[in-house]
Amino acid sequence: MATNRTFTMIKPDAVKAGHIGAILNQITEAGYRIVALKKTQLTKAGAEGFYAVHSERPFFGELVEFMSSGPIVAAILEKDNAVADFRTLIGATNPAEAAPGTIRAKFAKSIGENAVHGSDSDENAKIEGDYHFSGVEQF
Ligand code: 3AN
Repeated sequence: MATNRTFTMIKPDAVKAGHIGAILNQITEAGYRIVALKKTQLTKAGAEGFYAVHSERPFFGELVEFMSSGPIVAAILEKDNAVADFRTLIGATNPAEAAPGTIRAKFAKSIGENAVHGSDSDENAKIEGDYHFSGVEQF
């Protein structure tokens, strides 16, 4: 079941810039079905919890500040090979290195403010999706 789902967030930079519709369109055009969707804002503690795996990285403070700085859109997405194909669709972490046409190439500003999150494994997709959505919010 978890093998065909991934989790994404449209980050504060892309929400602020008005790219929610364009990014969701690119995601659904790529064949993803939206299982769960909401606009919300992470608290600082919420962002720290979500990115706990990065707590030792030098950019952790900056990441938490940024991710709690404004509204985000969180979503669970479903498709065959969801996790790996979504990483291809969004492009490299650093938008300067992201392949042309990818979501980060089109909408991201920098390595820190990089428009979208995409889970890096089936296991994390499940943890991250459940962090944002209860069972009755996933259809
Ligand atoms: P990805 O989001 O492509 O999986 P990760 O998991 O290495 O990349 O990093 C998680 C998040 O941390 C990135 N989406 C980005 O917002 C931020 N980040 C990663 N590397 C840097 C960096 N060198 N400086 C600032 N922020 C970074």
